[in-house]
Amino acid sequence: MIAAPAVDLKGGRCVQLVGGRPEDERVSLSDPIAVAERWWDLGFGTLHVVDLDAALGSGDNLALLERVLTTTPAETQVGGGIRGDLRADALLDAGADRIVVGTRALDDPAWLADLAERHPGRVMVAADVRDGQVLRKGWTEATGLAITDLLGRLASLPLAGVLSTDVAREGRVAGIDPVATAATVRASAYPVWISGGVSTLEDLVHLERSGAAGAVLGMALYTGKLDPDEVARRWGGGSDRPVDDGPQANARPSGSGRPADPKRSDDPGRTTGPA
Ligand code: AMZ
Repeated sequence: MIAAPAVDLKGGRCVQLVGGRPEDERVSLSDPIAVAERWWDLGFGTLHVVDLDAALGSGDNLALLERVLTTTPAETQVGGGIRGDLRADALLDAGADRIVVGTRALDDPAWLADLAERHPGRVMVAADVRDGQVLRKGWTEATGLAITDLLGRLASLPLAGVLSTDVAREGRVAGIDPVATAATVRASAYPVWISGGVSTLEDLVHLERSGAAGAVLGMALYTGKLDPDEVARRWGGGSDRPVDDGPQANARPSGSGRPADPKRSDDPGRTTGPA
């Protein structure tokens, strides 16, 4: 299993929200590129990057997203507001390894099928769930669809996986629902990534034993509740990294210079975390 730090973009910053609600923002860092760099330096080989403004319909961080993708050497999965081919293709062209689609995948199964066929193994479907029901449009609208029905619907597409987010737990650092997450993994024909509430090493061990392909880490990592060194050592995917990972050894060819280090106290980009 892989643990991927979340790099959630809002208004050009890297933020962490509680329950996905923009009015409940607990972490705000002014330099998302430096944050991505920091997670890579700590040993995380995969990043989960979301454009919250695009998901919520409150704006767009596409240019910043593309800069994150071209500067980080990490594997990336990217979501939020991917509701058309143009944005999907632009993000894959900019270096995203996988794209995550929610709202339009629910609304337009034919579009999802076409997208998945055009990019086999690179499209993930977001199943953002509250009370067993799938949500759309930045978690602001319920669909009436049960997650088990959605998983059943997806069965025959060449998807990279499913991202299941427990919206009620997101940002609360209160742990996962072990029964519901294990049931989601069992019900999916695809690799399952779990997000929302992952807060302890026990949560991660449970998810690994349940057969989850990955876990997205947000608030627990940014607040230091989870020790990033230990998590990266066990689930960062570090064994795949080259032994000599000098400054640009594993960078994409298009990668630009190294951003500022968010650890440095003189770094103006830092307002809080990563821990
Ligand atoms: O925090 C939120 N309010 C939020 C969020 N993190 N709303 C949507 N998302 C993420 C989903 C998924 O990865 O978890 O955005 C993606 C889906 O976006 P869209 O625009 O395809 O529905």
